[in-house]
Amino acid sequence: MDGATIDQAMMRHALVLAKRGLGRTWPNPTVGAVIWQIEGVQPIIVGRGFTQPGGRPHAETQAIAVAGEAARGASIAVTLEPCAHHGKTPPCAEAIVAAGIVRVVSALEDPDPRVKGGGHAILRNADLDVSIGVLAEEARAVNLGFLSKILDHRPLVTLKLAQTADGFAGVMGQQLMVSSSVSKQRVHLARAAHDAIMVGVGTVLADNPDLTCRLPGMMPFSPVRVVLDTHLATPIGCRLVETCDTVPTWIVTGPDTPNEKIDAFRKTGVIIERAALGKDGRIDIRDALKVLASRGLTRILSEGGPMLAEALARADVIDSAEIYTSPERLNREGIAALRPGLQAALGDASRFEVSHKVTSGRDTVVHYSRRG
Ligand code: AOF
Ligand code: ZN
Repeated sequence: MDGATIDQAMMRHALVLAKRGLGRTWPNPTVGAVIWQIEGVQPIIVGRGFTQPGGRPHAETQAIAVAGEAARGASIAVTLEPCAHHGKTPPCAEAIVAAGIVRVVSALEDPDPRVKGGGHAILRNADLDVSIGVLAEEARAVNLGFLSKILDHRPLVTLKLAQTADGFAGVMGQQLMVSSSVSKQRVHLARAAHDAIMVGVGTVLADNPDLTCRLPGMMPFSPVRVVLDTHLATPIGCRLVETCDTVPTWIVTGPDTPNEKIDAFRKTGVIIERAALGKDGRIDIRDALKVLASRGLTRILSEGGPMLAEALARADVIDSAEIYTSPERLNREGIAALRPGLQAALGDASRFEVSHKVTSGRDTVVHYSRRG
């Protein structure tokens, strides 16, 4: 293996490590780090790490702690520029220098104003050999939520929607099981990889859902539950409120909701935020996402129904979409899953591409990702 091939292989490994933290490190990014020595022509990995739940410790200090003395004279691959600021611990860039590492392979500059090239500068000023941009595209995809939070002031949005073979999400006033149990498990796994699940109040009123990750042993991976609720119509006795001490529940409400009503919810432990209203008198999606980003969220899974999906499409904030289609037809009038704005967005090849299709039990899942 030549040097460039080794660098890429180590970065690929670091990216796999980084992905373990998805949904668990907000408000921080999830970063992976791999430290290796060369023996003859072979790379020998001496340390690995990834950002820990809650965002600290950072990946590099984890990997350095594993490597110990073996870090001296070694190389490190990091999926994001090592930090340059003094937080609860000294900057990772300084920790890398202090550990005696001599080469740094970095995927991307960190756009956080406290870092923004400062980490790479610390390394170069200490005479380390620094290569930037290795597997940058892949690293951008893993870091998309964090990049979006810093650069666009909104979290990444993944849309999940399920429909029957003839395109219906359900029937008004009736609960309809559209997806197979395998698909439900898939969705629960997706929940764990996001910081929050978002629904509209209509879903709360219709289904009284739990919105937790109920895969064996994965309940602690349940993300924050966010409800968009213009007039605070969420019943105070619903499951999301009842269980908010174990899994956080946040409600984004409009400017006209009376303070007394808000206080009653706050007393139960629910976090309430306000957002502006759009022209249609409902919560403005972009403003709600801005509020959620300012609270630290980087990755949101929208599991609301067709109305919320349509609002997200019209606000042009969908980064990827997972459309589950069951083999059964409804064969009567129901609620259309893909409303006109969403249909137009997903069908527009200049805006979205089908990244892959998978079979999920009896269902088919089409994954769309935003271009550019
Ligand atoms: C790294 N390695 O694993 C992560 C980094 O609040 P703090 O002090 O933990 O700093 C958060 C910032 O650190 C975050 O905005 C991002 O710029 C960087 N995250 N940096 O070197 C890591 N998670
Ligand atoms: Zn750091």
